[in-house]
Amino acid sequence: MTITLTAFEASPDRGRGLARDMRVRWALEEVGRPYEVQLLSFEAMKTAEHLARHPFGQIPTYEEDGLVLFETGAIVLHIAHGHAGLLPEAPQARARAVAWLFAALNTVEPPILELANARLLEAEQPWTAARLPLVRDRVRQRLVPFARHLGEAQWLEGDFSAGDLMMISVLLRLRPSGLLDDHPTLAAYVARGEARGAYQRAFAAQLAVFEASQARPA
Ligand code: GTB
Repeated sequence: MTITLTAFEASPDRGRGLARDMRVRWALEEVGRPYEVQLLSFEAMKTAEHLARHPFGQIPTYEEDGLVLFETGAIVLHIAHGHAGLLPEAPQARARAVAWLFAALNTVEPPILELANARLLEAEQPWTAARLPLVRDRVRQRLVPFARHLGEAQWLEGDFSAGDLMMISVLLRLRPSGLLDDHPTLAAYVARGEARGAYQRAFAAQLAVFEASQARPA
């Protein structure tokens, strides 16, 4: 069965791997499943056709054999449950890898998004300079215990899992802030994820989409 994702026609990050279709592409590359991508403009994301796939009119979505899914956590878990390679076989390690996927999305990503918004969307607001130290501190409150937990381990639960995929996808958004540099083991963990062949293939595919969008006449 063909898998079809939706993604930005022209991603605001210029194809640097930050839009959330990247984590789904990465998971599909890890398990060796080919996929097609339907590219959407911002206008197309708010049409009835796309709202039927995604109630909030966002990307990415995932379609396969009549199943339509939204939310990257649910999509990556669906892929991981259906294929070998993204979750440990042992039931307890498997449950813990799933816990790390949720931790990435529910505990670590929110302050990172808050920081990204403060640095990008709210940069010109008069209150941003005063607020930034507080927002950076909230990110540190997640990085310090996570770095302590990871220690010198390569991955969170033995072999690479969907928990690592999601945690690394979330953490790499921090690179421009410099906060990862305070934790060399975390910076190395993120770099290990990015060095995986599956990550590289996913990155190249979404960069190619952006480059094609630039090559088209306006
Ligand atoms: N919780 C949902 C999930 O995980 O699937 C969040 C989905 C989401 O935020 N999608 C964004 C979207 O569709 C694109 S990825 N936004 C349009 C809208 O809401 O109308 C978020 C994103 C966008 C741009 C950058 N960037 O340029 O760096 C990074 C991340």
